[in-house]
Amino acid sequence: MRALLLLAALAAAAAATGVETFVGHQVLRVVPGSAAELRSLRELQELEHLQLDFWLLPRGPGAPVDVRVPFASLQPVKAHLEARGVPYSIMIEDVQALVDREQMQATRRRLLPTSTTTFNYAAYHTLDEIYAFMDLLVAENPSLVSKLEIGRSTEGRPIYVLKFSKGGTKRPAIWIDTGIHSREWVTQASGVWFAKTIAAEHESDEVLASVLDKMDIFLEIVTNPDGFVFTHTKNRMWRKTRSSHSGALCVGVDPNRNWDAGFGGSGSSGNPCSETYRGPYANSEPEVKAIVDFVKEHGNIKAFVSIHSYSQLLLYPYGYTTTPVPDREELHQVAEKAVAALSSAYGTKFKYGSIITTIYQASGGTIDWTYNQGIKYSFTFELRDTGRYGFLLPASQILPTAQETWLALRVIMQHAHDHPY
Ligand code: 0X9
Ligand code: ZN
Repeated sequence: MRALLLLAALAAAAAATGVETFVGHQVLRVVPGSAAELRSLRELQELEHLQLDFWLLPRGPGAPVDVRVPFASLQPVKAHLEARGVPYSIMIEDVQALVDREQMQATRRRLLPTSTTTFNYAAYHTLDEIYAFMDLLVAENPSLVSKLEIGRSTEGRPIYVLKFSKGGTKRPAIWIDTGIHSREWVTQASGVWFAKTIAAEHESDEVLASVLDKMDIFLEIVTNPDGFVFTHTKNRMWRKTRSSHSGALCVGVDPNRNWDAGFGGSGSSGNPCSETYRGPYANSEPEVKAIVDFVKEHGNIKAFVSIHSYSQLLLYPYGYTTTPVPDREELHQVAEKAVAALSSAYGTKFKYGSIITTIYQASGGTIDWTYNQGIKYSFTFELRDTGRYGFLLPASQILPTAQETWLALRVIMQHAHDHPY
C-alpha cells in the first residue's frame, strides 16, 4: 500500500513538472506470420494519431515487433490486430511501473561520485554523474587517460571522448561509442564500466596490454548528451537528438539515420515526427558531425564499434544496401568469434550478420559510413535483452551486460591488432 501511494505521488509530481508519464502504456509483441499480417502492422505505423512507439520495427514475417502503445490507443490497436487475425502478446503490462522502479533505485544515490573506486557501476547515472566520473578517471590515471572535447551538442553541451593511450601520435586506433540513442541506457552504463575496466586492467589483461602497446582506444560514452538529459528529466523513451529544423513541428533527428551513407534511402524517414527521421541533410546533427570530423582528422582509426540496445545482435555493414561488403567473410568470422566469447560469460546468445540481412534496411547509419571511409572493422552491437524489459533493462543487469560485451570487444580489438592494414 505504501509503495502504491509512493507511486501515485511520483506520478502526480511528474505530471505537474511536464514529465512524460507512461501510466497504463503497454508494450505489445506482435509476430507477423505472413506478408498480410506484416502489412497490417505497417498500416498501424502510418496512423500517427495513435502515437505508437516501435521499440522493434517491423522487419519481415516471423520477426517480432515490439510496440509501446499509449493507454488511449490500446483498444483501437488491439481491435485492429484482432480484426485481422494478427496474434499479439503483452510484453510489458505497465511501462510506468518499470520506469518508477528504475527511478526509485536511482534516487538512492544522487551525489556526484568522489572516486572511481566507490562509483556504483551497477546503477544508472545522470549526465552530470557520468561527466564527473570521466574527470575522476582522468585525474586518477593521468598517464593513460585523457578527455577530449570533440564538439558541442545542439543545446550546447560538450561532447567528450576518453582517450586511452600509452603514447605516440596518431597511433592506429579503436573507436567505441555508446548511447547514440539516448534511451538505450544499458549502453552508456556499459561504456562507463568499459572505461574503468580499461584503466584498471591495461597492464594485467594481456590482450588489452598488447593492444595498447600499439594502438589507442577512443571511447565516447554519452554520444547524444541532449537526448540523454531529456531521458532523465522529461521523457524516458526519448531516442533522437534534440534539434529543431526549420518548419518542423517535431523535435529531433535519428542520429543513426543522419550519416552520409545511403542518406535518404529506404529505412529512414523524411517525416520530422518519425522516430527514424533522417534530418534535413547528412551530418545535420552536431553530435554526428563531431564524430565525422574527428574520424577524418584522425585518419588512422582501424576499428569502429557503435553500441546500441536491444535485441542481442552483433552486426557489420551494410544497412543501406544488400550488396555485401568486400570484407564480409572476415567480418563474419570476427563476429562469430566475438559472440562465442560473449556467451562464455553468462550464456547470452547473440545473432550476427550484416545489418540489412539480420534486422532491416536502415540507411544513413553510423557503421556504413565508417566502413566506406575505409575502417574495415566496423561493427555495431545491440545489447541485452530480447524484449522482456527492452530499453528498461533492470540495473541488476548492467554489470553482466557490460562484462559479456567486453569479452566480445576484446576479440574485435585483438583481431584489429593482429591484422594491421
Ligand atoms: O534502428 C536502429 O537504428 C537500430 N536499432 S535500435 O533499436 N538500437 O534503434 C538498428 C539499426 C542497425 N544498426 C545499428 N544497430 N547500429
Ligand atoms: Zn539504437
